[in-house]
Amino acid sequence: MVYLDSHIKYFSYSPSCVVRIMKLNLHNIDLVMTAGLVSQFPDDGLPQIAFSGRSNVGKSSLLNSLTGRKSLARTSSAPGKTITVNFYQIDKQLYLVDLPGYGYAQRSATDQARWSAVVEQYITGENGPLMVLQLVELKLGPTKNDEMMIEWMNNCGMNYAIVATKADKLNKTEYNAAIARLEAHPTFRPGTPIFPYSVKSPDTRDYVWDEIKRQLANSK
Ligand SMILES: Nc1nc2c(ncn2[C@@H]2O[C@H](COP(=O)(O)OP(=O)(O)OP(=O)(O)O)[C@@H](O)[C@H]2O)c(=O)[nH]1
Ligand SMILES: [Mg+2]
Repeated sequence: MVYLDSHIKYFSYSPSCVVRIMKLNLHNIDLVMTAGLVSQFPDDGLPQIAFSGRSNVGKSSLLNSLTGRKSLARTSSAPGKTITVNFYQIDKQLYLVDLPGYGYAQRSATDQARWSAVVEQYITGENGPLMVLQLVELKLGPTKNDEMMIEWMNNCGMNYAIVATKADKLNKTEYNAAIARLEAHPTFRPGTPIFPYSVKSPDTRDYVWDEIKRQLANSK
């Protein structure tokens, strides 16, 4: 109880209270755009949070879990097929942006180049994301492609947080070891938030939303 009291006090006196009271109606969600060309992407000034990661890491599943919708974003049994970017407008206040996955072995060289062009133009462009949620699979840690993506974001000054997916695949010992490895990972910018996540038991869901809302509050 003592702990809870001080926790609540902390939130009511710190800037985080902005985060706590910001309400989003998750019943009000629209897929407003599925686009393959950056010129078609929304430019209405609403902040955008992008989901990046290799194909099959769980981007669409995370989007569904955060919004509490079972099948808002299509989860793939045939990964890496399309190179389109999906924009989900949340309560007319922000977009969650499902980026195409990378590292899909069967993708042609031409498609790989298209992927790079779309993601690079989007992230460095005028209407780029406020923050990238960079997904890595907790059990595997960052792949070579993940590291390249993170290094690239470090270099272009992109703001990002790590979501370590499929946390249910590890037992407690493996889980602790995997988190410790991520926390010590040399590629992440110092201070990068790391959120383990499982869509099967999404008990870190509020922490991810708090981080998103914190970014929105700071950008105003
Ligand atoms: N066990 C477990 N499986 C998960 C979790 N998240 C996603 N998956 C599974 O991983 C597979 C890929 O998930 P997607 O959400 O389609 O992955 P994606 O990153 O959107 O893939 P692309 O759209 O191809 O880039 C699916 O079979 C999901 O059910 C999780 O937290 N736990
Ligand atoms: Mg997907």
